[in-house]
Parts: sequence; structure tokens; C-alpha cells
Amino acid sequence: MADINDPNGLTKNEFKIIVAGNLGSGKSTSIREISQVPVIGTETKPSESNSLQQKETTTTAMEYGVTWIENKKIHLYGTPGQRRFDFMTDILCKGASGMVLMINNGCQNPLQEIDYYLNKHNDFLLQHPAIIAITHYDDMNTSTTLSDYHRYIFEQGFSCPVIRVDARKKIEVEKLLLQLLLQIIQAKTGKNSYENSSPHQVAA
Ligand SMILES: Nc1nc2c(ncn2[C@@H]2O[C@H](COP(=O)(O)OP(=O)(O)OP(=O)(O)O)[C@@H](O)[C@H]2O)c(=O)[nH]1
Ligand SMILES: [Mg+2]
Repeated sequence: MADINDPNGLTKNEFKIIVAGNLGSGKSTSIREISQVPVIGTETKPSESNSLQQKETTTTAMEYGVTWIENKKIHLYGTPGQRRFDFMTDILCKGASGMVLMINNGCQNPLQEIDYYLNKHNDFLLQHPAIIAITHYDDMNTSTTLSDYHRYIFEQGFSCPVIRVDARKKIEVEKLLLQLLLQIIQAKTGKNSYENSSPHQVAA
């Protein structure tokens, strides 16, 4: 039964997860890969100049998809990467249990991008579980390594896991969400894992 104290009316077996991050990092792709219902979303031509070089469409308001992991219903909300729509992320974060912060490693200065999102979501990240997912690791535009990301995030005072993900691969997105779900459940219950969960190794 829906919890009347939950701002989204979710039951205790449902979780709202935000997929935020920079332009073209794969937020929409990952939600479309994993959703078990038709994704609701708004893709249009980008208007910010740097986005034009990257791809033909961009999310303007949000994406919404649903998946089930370990019998838990996961409501996925993808945010727009164009910064003029940042206000949408603040709205979408309401009542969320955790966040995937996707960073496109193929962009010119990914550490600067991380910095922007760590500042932007500082309050949320200090209070909720999150995973930083580095995508486009196969793109050769930068030489930033996973160790660089780990070090940088640690120096900024955060302790979220940083993992490498290809948003086009369903299995990788599934593993990412399972890892985040376990963190969320641990944060809510104080338990390390829950019955019937199988530990998955996520590629680093
Ligand atoms: N080479 C490569 N491409 C990827 C990877 N992950 C995602 N992509 C591609 O990168 C593009 C990402 O596009 P979207 O999913 O629209 O990205 P987004 O984060 O929703 O972008 P905005 O809504 O504009 O902020 C798609 O063409 C994906 O197929 C990756 O790890 N490597
Ligand atoms: Mg998108």
C-alpha cells in the first residue's frame, strides 16, 4: 500500500532514483535500455551551443521509466543535461532515494563537469546514496582515468563509488542500479544487504 508520508506515494518496495549528469552522458540511453515499460520523455533539438556538436536530440524536461530489480520497483527519472533546465532536476529530486550521476568521459573537461554536479547536488548527495557512473570511457577525448575521478571526488569530500559504465549495455546499467539499490536499502535499514540478494561485481 502507498505510504501517505512518502512525497511520491511510493510503497516500501518502491524506490525513486534520479539519473542526472552532463550532456550526452547516456542518461536517456540507460533508462531506455533498462525500462520495462515504454519510456515517457521529451527529446528535442538542443539549443545550447556545445550540445549541438554532440548529438541531434537532448532531453528537455525529463524521462520516466520503470524497472524491477530483486523484486523492488524502481522508478527512474532522467534529467536534462542542458544547464538551463537544471531547475527540473531540483523538482525531480523531491522524494528520491538515490542518484546516479553520469559523467561523459568523452567531454573536454570531465573533472570540471563533476565539480559542477557535486556543487549543484551537494545537499542531496550528502543525504542520499549515489554512484558516479563514468560513461564514454572508450572515447579518447580526455585522458582522465578512474583513479583521477576517485581522487578528485575524495578531495571534494565525497565518498560515492565511482564506476565505469557503458549506458548502451543493459547488463551494466542493471549492475549499476543493483549496487545503488543495495546502498539505499543499507542506508534505510542499517543492514548490509537483504535476503535473496546476490552480490554482483561491478567492473571498475
Ligand atoms: N561510445 C560510447 N557511447 C555511449 C556510451 N554511453 C552512451 N553512449 C552514447 O552516447 C549518446 C548519449 O546520448 P543520451 O542517452 O541522449 O545522453 P543524455 O545524457 O540523455 O543527454 P542529454 O539529454 O542531452 O543530457 C548516445 O548516442 C549513446 O548511444 C559509452 O559508454 N560509450
Ligand atoms: Mg537525455
